[in-house]
Amino acid sequence: MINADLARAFERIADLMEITGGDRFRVNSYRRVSRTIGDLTDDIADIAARGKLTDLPGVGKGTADRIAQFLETGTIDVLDDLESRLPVGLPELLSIPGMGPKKVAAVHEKLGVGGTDDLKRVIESGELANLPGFGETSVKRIADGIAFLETSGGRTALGIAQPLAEAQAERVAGIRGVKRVAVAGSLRRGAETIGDVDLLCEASNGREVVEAFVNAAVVKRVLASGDTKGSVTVESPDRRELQIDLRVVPAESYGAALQYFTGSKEHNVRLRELAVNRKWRLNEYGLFDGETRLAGATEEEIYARLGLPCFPPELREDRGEFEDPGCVDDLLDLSDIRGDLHVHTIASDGMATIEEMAKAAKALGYKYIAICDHSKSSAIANGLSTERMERHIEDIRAVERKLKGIAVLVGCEVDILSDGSLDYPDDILRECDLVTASIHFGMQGAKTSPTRRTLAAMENPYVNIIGHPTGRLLGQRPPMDVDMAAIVKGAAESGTALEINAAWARLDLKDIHVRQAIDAGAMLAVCTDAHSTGGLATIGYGVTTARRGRAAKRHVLNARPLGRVRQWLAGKRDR
Ligand code: DGT
Ligand code: CA
Ligand code: CA
Ligand code: ZN
Repeated sequence: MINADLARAFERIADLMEITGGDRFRVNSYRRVSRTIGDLTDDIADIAARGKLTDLPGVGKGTADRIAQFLETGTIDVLDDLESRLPVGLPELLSIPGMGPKKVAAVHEKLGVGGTDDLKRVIESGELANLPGFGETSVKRIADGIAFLETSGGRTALGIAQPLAEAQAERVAGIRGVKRVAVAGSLRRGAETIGDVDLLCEASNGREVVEAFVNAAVVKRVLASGDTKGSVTVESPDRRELQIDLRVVPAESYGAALQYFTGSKEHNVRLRELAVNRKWRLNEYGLFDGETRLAGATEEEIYARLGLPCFPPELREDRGEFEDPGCVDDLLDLSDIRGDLHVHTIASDGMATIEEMAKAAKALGYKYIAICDHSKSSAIANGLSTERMERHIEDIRAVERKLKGIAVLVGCEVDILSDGSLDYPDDILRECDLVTASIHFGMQGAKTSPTRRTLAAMENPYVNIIGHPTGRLLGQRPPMDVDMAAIVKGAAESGTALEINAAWARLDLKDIHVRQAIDAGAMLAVCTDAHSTGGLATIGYGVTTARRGRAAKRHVLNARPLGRVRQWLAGKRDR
């Protein structure tokens, strides 16, 4: 599908317009269109062919023309025009923490900076600190931001790698002689970022399969090509090349190879030790006692021979699974999720109405959904004033009365302000069925630390969930400097849940923090923070993250039926 390319083109227009000081309203509308297209499940080319582009939210006649132009020519006039006026390295400066559009424009105009290398140069020479609007602290933040990007570079977010890997697996499945294909490696384990994609297939004509794998239009570079192994790169939407490794194995060692190449390396080392203790040998070809093959065709038989359950891939990190093999029995499963407790609507910065979000949730089989739009201080996200929120509450209640088969809860995502107070008075919060409190600004440098702000928010009897507790954006923004031990303890003591935000750019809490929260006795909530109906589908990334933290159904609020959710919410108010 061309959707991702098109979404990127619109995003780039928005970036470049913002740098050139373009109208904020137009910039936002380009961003919204980018997100709409990125979230579509249908091919945009089909929608265009049916003449239905203007049915998409936020897409008017002008935008539809631009989409059509892109589908026809692979580019958009507005984009070409903006690009011809600016150095190519400029938009990437926007991804540096501490560099907003105004700052990018300033360094470009005043110091002739055209990319990251230039920026590093003017930081070192001291020119940047002398530029009005910058100063020592701001320059230090930018320098830290560059260092952060450089160290997090080279890895691709799970949410970007996953669709690419699936497409490549499907391609391999179509090669002559291939019997079955599996995705292995860190991707199968659901790690938040992926170094490279590992594919495995069963076939007896290895050389031919590998040749077909490396000789394809999508392949950017061929790194290796042999009888049983091929390695290539393909282009990825984050403008990095992503490496794809393929191994071809025979049926009798398919399970052993899948186990071996799923890893992790640490997990495999532990497993091999268990084999060696029994005087056996375990490798990618099978489990052997001398020359006798004990197992190898399936993963299950290998684990069973070693007296272990076949650990779900998410657990295979040697982070406690060998000590607690029983945890596989009641591990949280996607099908356990009964509702989404954090979604946005057009009332703030979402793209669908309350009713559309509720119906989409119902279509997923959910029993409830909580509408949590932004509060007034999140002005960029069109946060609701107290008055607008009062009307919004009525609107949500009206949809709740109208729809059958799904409960629509009144919620909000209230900002935790710089001093730790909340952005709505208790009178409003009391009206809500559920309150999520999040930090969106002042992540660094506020007088009150993010830990103290979060703990203060938890003290409010109406706050039920802390949204995206560390505020990180993978590859873009480091987590806030929070004391996680204090947060999980505070959550457990106050009866406040911690969110596992399922957006793949967030995954916040992350896996190890999930475990930390469970060990402290804190409740979890796996939520999508969806801004569109399509966004609800990202719940799987959150469930994967929860599983990596060995979360069971009982640890997760929205794995409970509505009655018990309400009971739990009431528990804090009644204290
Ligand atoms: P990545 O690609 O950095 O996100 O992480 P992985 O886990 O996908 O690592 P990768 O692609 O280097 O290798 C795939 C799997 O192959 C890895 O998870 C376990 C296995 N493997 C690779 N090298 C070794 C090794 O030296 N020893 C053992 N026991 N297993 C290995
Ligand atoms: Ca890998
Ligand atoms: Ca690999
Ligand atoms: Zn938020």
